[in-house]
Amino acid sequence: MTALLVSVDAGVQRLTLNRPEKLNAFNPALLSALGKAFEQAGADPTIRAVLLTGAGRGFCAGADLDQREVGPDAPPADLGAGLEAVYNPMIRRMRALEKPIVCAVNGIAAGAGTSLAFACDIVLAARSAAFLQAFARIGLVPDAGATHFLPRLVGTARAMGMALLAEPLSAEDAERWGLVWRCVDDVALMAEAEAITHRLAAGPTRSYGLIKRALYASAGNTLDRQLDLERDLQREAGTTEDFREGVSAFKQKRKARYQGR
Ligand code: LHQ
Repeated sequence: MTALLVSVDAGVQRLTLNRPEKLNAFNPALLSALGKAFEQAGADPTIRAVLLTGAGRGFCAGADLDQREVGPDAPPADLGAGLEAVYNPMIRRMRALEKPIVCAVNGIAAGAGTSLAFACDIVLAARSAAFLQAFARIGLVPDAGATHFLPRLVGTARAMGMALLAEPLSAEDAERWGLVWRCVDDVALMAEAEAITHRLAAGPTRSYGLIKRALYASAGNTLDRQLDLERDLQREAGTTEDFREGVSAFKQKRKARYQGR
């Protein structure tokens, strides 16, 4: 079975984690396919937004604990090597992708599966979904960006509680805490996620890319540096065709037709 289903339609690259019998836990095939898909999303100008979700009742249960290197009988393994080689480049690629990634969290997200969701730009969660920092349950440390994303999203007190106590956080609480954009009824999740992704795919793609750059840089910047960055990014946005189209459409009282250029 293909670990990742990939399709492209009307500017949207749709990615479905497809190991439902293991709640879409990451194995090498899935990680490799995800890495390639995000690379393709960056390289293909016809792709203007990405929609990520999981098959079956789970979103992603993190690293596959049946893999050789993390099994209970395995000799001491260098887990950092796997992060360095596979997980970290994937997370970096997602954050650097100058196109929006929408995540539809259809069920439980655990361990590095939460990191995958948090690395996306707009996260919708089904009402029955939950977020579990499972790492400490097995004596590990949150990884794949979780210790970067969590405190920024929910503050240190809540991040610490989630990481140390490793209890599932419901989608409704995740919405209340600002961990996700919106919690949606299960039956409405995919329609809502599709609508948002298609809307983004028809939008000013370069502006979206620059917005990602600005917002993700802000966490590590002083106001001074951020003002300089905004100046530079706005300079770039001001040279795009989509900016000209946006202003023309406003003046002509019509809907803008953005080309992503
Ligand atoms: C699984 C998994 C799974 C394999 C469910 N693996 N089979 C670590 C190491 C190396 C490098 C990089 O980074 C990391 C970071 C990490 O991600 S560490 C965290 C790894 N993930 C976990 O510890 C979560 C493990 N899973 C669970 O705690 C539960 O499955 C949750 C709470 C997610 C869901 O519970 P339930 O809804 O009760 O489902 P279940 O436990 O019955 O799972 C369904 C099946 O999926 C089951 O298989 P089975 O054959 O018995 O039906 C599980 O064994 C399998 N599965 N997660 N990570």
